[in-house]
Amino acid sequence: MKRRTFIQNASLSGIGVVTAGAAIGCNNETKTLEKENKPSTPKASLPLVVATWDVKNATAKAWETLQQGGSVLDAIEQGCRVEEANAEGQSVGIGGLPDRDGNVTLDACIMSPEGGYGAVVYLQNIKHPISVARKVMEETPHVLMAGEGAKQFAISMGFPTENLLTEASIKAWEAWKVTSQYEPIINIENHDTIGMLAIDKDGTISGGCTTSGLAYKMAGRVGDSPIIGSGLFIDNEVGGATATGMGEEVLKTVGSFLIVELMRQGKSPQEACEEAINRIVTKNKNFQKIQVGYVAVNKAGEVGYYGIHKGFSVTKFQNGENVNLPSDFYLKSS
Ligand code: SD4
Repeated sequence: MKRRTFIQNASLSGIGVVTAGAAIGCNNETKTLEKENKPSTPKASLPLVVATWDVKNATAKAWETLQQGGSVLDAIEQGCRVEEANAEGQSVGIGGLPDRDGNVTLDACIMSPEGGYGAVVYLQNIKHPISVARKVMEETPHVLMAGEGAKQFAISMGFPTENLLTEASIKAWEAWKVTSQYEPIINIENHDTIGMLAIDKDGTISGGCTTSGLAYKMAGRVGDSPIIGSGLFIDNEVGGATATGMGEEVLKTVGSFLIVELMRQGKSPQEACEEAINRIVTKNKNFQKIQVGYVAVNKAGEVGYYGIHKGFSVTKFQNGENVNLPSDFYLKSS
């Protein structure tokens, strides 16, 4: 299934709610002891790259970067750049759908294994926000830069400026303007955000997230993707998580941080993703209209992923195999 259409298939009629079966009670003390007594031996074959959606070219690039001796941070940056440069992807980089005023505004962040974080929000005319985010992390005393200042910083770092609004995106925007109807209902949005997690053969973890955000958003709107703990969180002692979908819901529940903290308490990546989705659906009575998908890895290389609606998928590159995997989901058709 194409990423863009993933929740269009989630018909709201006849949807039955099925429990995710994730809210497991947790004795923190016991879990901490268990964790302390257990060496963190990889349970899965490493290295490993995993990303939101069907982005095999991006995961392949990240994998290849690791094989060539690049760091996990290099792998994340190089992998995310593939999608940013893909003009056909209408939610990332060039070709991203604009806001309601016709401006393509990009958000991205990156996290290093050392706990470093760099991000840009509302960046215009620069195709590779993930690389600018890395420069913010490595070349400035700051972690988050916005708008014109972020653009000027990127230019000072040698990034070229270019028009990111493609013919296809202009057409889509003009078609939207006929009605200009905007409800932040994910079923009518396009969602291709790439959130990527990479773990090298030694278990060192890094992650990144890059997007043009919700199509036809209000000018100035920023989503979860560039915000530490929401669209992405890495703790190299525990694991990492990243999100896609309706950013407002991820922000309100600080989803990626929540997942990493749940894994720290002993939950598997799968259990942690399911609990983070449960958190959204129990706090928002309109959850049937919302899609959010999470993917997580832990230090042992175990992977979990889960969405609210059918249609979310992840791409995993492991053991030399690059595969797109459909995700389980909360709302099951009856
Ligand atoms: C946002 N989470 O800006 C992003 C959108 C997204 O695929 O995931 N698109 O809210």
